[in-house]
Amino acid sequence: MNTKAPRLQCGTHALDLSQPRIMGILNVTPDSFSDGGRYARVEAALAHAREMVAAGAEILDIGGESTRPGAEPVGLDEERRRVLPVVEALSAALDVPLSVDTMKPALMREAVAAGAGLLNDVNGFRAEGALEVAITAAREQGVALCAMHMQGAPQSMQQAPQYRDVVAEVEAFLAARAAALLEAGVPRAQILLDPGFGFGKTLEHNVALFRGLPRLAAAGLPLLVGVSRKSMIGVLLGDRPVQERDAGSAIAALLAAQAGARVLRVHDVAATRDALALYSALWADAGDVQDRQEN
Ligand code: HH2
Repeated sequence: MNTKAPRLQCGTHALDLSQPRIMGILNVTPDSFSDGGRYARVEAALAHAREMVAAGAEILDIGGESTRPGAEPVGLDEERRRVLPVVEALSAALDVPLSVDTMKPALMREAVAAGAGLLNDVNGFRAEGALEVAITAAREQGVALCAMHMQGAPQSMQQAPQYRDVVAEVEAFLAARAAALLEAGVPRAQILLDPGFGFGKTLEHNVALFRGLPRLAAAGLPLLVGVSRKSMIGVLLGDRPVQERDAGSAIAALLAAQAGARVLRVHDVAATRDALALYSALWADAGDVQDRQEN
């Protein structure tokens, strides 16, 4: 594989991936926006989307089906009802690429028609028909595709995940998904790969995968990493509840970026932006500071 993919083409938007970029998470599941009808939900989603963009998000990831461990699957009509009005409203109001987090091929097609520039599938486009829809959207509309690794399905994936060598197995899975996309004619600049933290993985698996990020990144396609507020952060910090995981999440996002991740999927955009900016000011650009002082 080629060594670098410095650009991500998301439909009509292009992102320079020479720096890590922040993907803000926009949940349109009922637990995120519990009250109000459809209009209220769209309004609330738009307000939160604007806040995330102002804070530094350069992609927004809209999801209408929770994939938390044990989550019940959502039917197509319900997921459609939650997601499509939000994609339509955001694509009219904001000039950032919109990602839709779905495993369902019908919704993928409709989301692209509504303005999505990236299809994010935690199931790695393995549902029947998903790969075909994704490839067609990539070739005809230039949308980007994020293929994630998951062992099992959300309802049961945390019951007893097992690997002989988690890094090697995830690497092989992602390489095979990438090969399927490339062979079908999807350009490299439209592919993201994601090791899928917390998806059919124990804490040990997650830690091994995190340490394996440089190896996964070395394969040459850009990596998306999503560890924000996940239980691995909570457990590693001593059983932190979910609302107290944002500082840890920002630090983990920074560490992932240092390990080679190019897109960071996060809830707290401002904290992540600050972590990346400080790294860049205090460390990555240290040579520039020295030059400025010497001149
Ligand atoms: N994680 C979640 C959902 N979608 N997509 C990608 N590509 N990578 C991920 O790691 C990923 C994902 C799970 O996030 P969750 O904890 O359910 O948060 P939210 O419900 O806010 O999406």
